[in-house]
Amino acid sequence: MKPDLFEAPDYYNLDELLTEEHKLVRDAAREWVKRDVSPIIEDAAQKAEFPKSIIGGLAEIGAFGPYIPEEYGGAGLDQISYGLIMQEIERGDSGVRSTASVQSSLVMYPIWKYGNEEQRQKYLPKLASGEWMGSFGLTEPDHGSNPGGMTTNYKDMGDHYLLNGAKMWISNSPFCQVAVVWAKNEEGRIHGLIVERGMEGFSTPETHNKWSLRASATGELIFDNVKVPKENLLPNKSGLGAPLGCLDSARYGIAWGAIGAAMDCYDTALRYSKERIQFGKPIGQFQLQQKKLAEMITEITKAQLLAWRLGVMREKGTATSAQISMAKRNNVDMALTIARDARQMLGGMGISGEYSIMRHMMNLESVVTYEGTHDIHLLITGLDVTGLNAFK
Ligand code: TGC
Ligand code: FAD
Repeated sequence: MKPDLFEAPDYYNLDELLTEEHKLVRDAAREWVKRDVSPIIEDAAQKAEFPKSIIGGLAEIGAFGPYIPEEYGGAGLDQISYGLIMQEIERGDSGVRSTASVQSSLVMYPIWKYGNEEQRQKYLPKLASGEWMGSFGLTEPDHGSNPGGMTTNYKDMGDHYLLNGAKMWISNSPFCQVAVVWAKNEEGRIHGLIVERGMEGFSTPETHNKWSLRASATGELIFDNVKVPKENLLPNKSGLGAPLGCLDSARYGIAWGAIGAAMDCYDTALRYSKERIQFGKPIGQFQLQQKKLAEMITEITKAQLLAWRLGVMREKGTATSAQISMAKRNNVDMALTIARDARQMLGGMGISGEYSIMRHMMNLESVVTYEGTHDIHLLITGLDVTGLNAFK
């Protein structure tokens, strides 16, 4: 792969909206991606291997629990810093951001928010340091967009719970030490359970043959009469709103992360357009190529403003789930469109692993699907503005 020459676009001087701490956090993540991710990520993606060597670095830049309080090992940062870290690591690869999103927002967040003090003390510091990696089991073979229909269930056996069922498409599953699993009790109420590797009847087969997120490990979580200790139930929230609350946090991170992937594609295409000569001119001099670049930077700038404003509202605690859906949907779609246009601008080189664009483009096909598909987020906005529910 070519050397990482990335320069971040900031067309509207949005750095002026950031504090010194935001910039320090962002620049540390940016440096780390250039030094430790860019040199290895193409090879990892080609081999379809999660590069475990980056776990320590992710922990060091605060990507595991950026907003979790320091007393639990988190970085104690605000929502804008969290977003900026996600932006920088997805600039490197969406799969790397996925690993951090799952660990932070889908594993540490529910333990912090819905767990008791013993659970927080037991799990959060190890997850923050990367000593333990986590996964989040909501999706099932027959229940993806409609998680409320899940059939994974547990029975109260007196001194333990007996868990049965299966989850699929689970990021980090093949190597996770702990899984936050959503299952129904005998009354059909959804609860979160912490399942640990080594519990009898718990297995995590890897899903192969992915053309997307190849540097992220994806797999199943299978529960065959798993005895889960009663102290592993998350006691402080139940119902579908509990996992969906975690998704709010992860979707917010994705709204920022997608900007990173888009910035990398734009920056690569811009540089290429000045260097590649056809018909005696740099291709960037042709109006058709300028149109693509002008639209890319316009859409990136709009997405940056959306994410920043959402971060301010998240920090105040006023952002609604529907507002988060709008940003996730818009920014991922924006990134995917930019990746496709940037790939075209590189001609044949656009399909080569010499450049990052095709990898981003393929990754974004997962990002536009997980954490709620493009269509599902549109229907959430539709419900919010009309008051009429297309899901019922
Ligand atoms: P509905 O009846 O609307 O809601 C059920 C209960 O949940 C509450 N609620 C929320 N709470 C918190 N945050 C949200 N975003 C919420 N949305 C809804 C709601 O108020 C209600 O509460 P209550 O107290 O009245 O019971 O539920 P529904 O069954 O009609 O479904 C609605 C729908 C379709 C929007 C929802 O289920 C949905 O978002 N589906 C998409 C599924 C999804 O996003 N799955 C993601 C799996 S995890 C993943 O993809 C990780 S990828 C990680 C990576 O690698 O980065
Ligand atoms: P389906 O729900 O079957 O949807 C198929 C199509 O139908 C979509 O286009 C959808 O938009 C459309 N559709 C569905 N319902 C409606 C409707 N009411 N109206 C209109 N259109 C509709 N899940 C986890 O729990 N944890 C993870 O860590 C995780 N990681 C993932 C990693 C990867 C790489 C991928 C690809 C997925 C991951 N997922 C994870 C699962 C992901 O969240 C689901 O794939 C996603 O929610 C969509 O579910 P589905 O694939 O079953 O599609």
